[in-house]
Amino acid sequence: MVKEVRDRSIDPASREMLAVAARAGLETAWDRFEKQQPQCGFGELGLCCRNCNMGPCRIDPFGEGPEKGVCGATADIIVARNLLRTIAAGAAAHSDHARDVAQTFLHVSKGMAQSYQIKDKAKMERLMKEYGVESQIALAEAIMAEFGRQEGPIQFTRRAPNQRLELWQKLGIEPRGIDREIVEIMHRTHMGVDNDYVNLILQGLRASLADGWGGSMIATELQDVLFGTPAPTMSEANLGVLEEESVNVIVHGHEPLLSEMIVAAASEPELIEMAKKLGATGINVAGICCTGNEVLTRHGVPVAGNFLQQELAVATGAVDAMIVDVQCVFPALGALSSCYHTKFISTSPKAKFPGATHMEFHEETAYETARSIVRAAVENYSNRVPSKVHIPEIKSKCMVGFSVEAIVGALGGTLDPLLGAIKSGAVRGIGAVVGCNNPKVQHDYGHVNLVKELIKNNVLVVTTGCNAQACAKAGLLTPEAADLAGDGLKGVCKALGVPPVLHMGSCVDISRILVAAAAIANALGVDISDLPAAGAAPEWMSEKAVAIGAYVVSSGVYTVLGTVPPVLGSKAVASLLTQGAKDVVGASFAVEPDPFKAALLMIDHIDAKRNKLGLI
Ligand code: BF8
Ligand code: SF4
Repeated sequence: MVKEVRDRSIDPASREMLAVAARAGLETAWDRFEKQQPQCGFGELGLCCRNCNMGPCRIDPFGEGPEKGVCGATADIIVARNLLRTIAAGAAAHSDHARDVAQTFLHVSKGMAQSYQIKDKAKMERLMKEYGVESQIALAEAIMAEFGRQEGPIQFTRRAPNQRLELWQKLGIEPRGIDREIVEIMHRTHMGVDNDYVNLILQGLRASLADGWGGSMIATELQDVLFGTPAPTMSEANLGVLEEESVNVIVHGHEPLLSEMIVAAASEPELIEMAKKLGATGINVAGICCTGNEVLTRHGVPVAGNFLQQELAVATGAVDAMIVDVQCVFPALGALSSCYHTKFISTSPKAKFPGATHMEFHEETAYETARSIVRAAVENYSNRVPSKVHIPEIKSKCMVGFSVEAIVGALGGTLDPLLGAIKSGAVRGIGAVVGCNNPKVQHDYGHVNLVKELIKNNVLVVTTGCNAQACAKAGLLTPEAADLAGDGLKGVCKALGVPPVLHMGSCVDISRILVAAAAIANALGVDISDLPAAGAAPEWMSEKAVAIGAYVVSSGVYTVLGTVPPVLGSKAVASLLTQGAKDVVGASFAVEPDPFKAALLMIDHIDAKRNKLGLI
């Protein structure tokens, strides 16, 4: 039993809670993963098609059974179409989140969303200049129009280096409106439309760029305008941030529109007083997944855990409310919460869950709803069953909030010191390590080992999403973690007082990494694909991660995946993604489940780019 728990996670708090869950007879994602074995081979290879009702069709990977679907679609077509639909779903998730933020920004501009204000006016003014508009409303309308733009590129793509823009134009993948690119994927993958795998994949790249330089970037920029641009701040991470004596409120999901209000409501004296009357010392808000990252980087709200810890948090018996909005929320939370006193509260009209209490959240009444939700959490405190409470006493300190503005600030107002460090070799290059957890990988093993290996080799790591939370728990987001870095990187971090691993935010904030990469490339007068930089997603699982991988590679960054994407059923598609793409967009994917080998791949790539730039 103990060995099994060890195999599931490297994180001591998660191991402790897995043992608690097992003793209580509770089922977690790891148990359900085991029950799914062996997983469908056709699905794993991407060889199953359900795009019309002559099917479902599947192609025999061994060449002994059918080689074509009923319509004649080959493995190449089926794999490419499936990949495109995955990209469409991922891009849609980020971009629909962005649309909600943009709509709120529009309503704030019109005075229709009283709960929200403009927190970063300077950033808003920079955006107005970028869009060439004179007023806040005009900016909001111009950004809203990006979703349905029929012709011409999305404005933020202009931030990319000229060489990159020319390449996208030449390839015909410069993204138009976000909705248009996603709709076009759904059209082209319908039965009997686009049946050329190369042509299909180019559209996948175009839609992914509409996400990275469109939807995701809009979400990041407007969230900064509405809630403030993150700046370095200290906090804590892991299940030990839950407090036995406090009302524990967890915010889980993705959109800070909700979590910002919850954080504000939880500090209201009247609600705190109410909690005290019920015997609690106060109200403790903690985050899971990307909404956790949003409130962590802006307010220092502690992180209870990453994706695979959502059930373990409930199993502590100390969560009075688990408040969710959209994305990465297990439908299993309803049944699990019913084993405890935990109130599982859904809030988005787009996302309802079995067993959840639905308290719908609308921007016009955002604060009042947040208040009612926090009140429900406080009232639920008295229903706690003390004998069921088990909070692991494990948490780590972390320094977070490294927006591009904050990084430039830490460097003294210009990128020059970083460029100098890269040129001298003190910083060998930059590694962007991002993405999910996945029970196919020992929890956090891929994240922590890959990042440690990179910093040991003087690669400065930038991180977002569940990787950032894994690094926080492992103590890698502290200035002291510079001691784990190679001498060059260590010197730079010590001089600046920053960690060797910079937390840049949530998954939509990977757009911050694009902005930073573009700024560095522009400063050096080269394309992004010339930079000594590489990306990785060691434990990825979501469709959003596929969209991210596609836009990162299309932007010129070599990317190593730790879990195998379902494309191996087509040799042609797999080789286009891992080889051919280099000649098309100047970057490609690699798949390497071993984080130590993945680090070597990234370092080799960084060294090759350094050589090409004439850096030793
Ligand atoms: O958007 S890293 S598990 S939480 S999908 Fe989800 Fe993956 Fe975590 Fe954030 Ni991103
Ligand atoms: Fe089969 Fe073709 Fe229909 Fe897909 S689109 S289910 S391969 S007939």
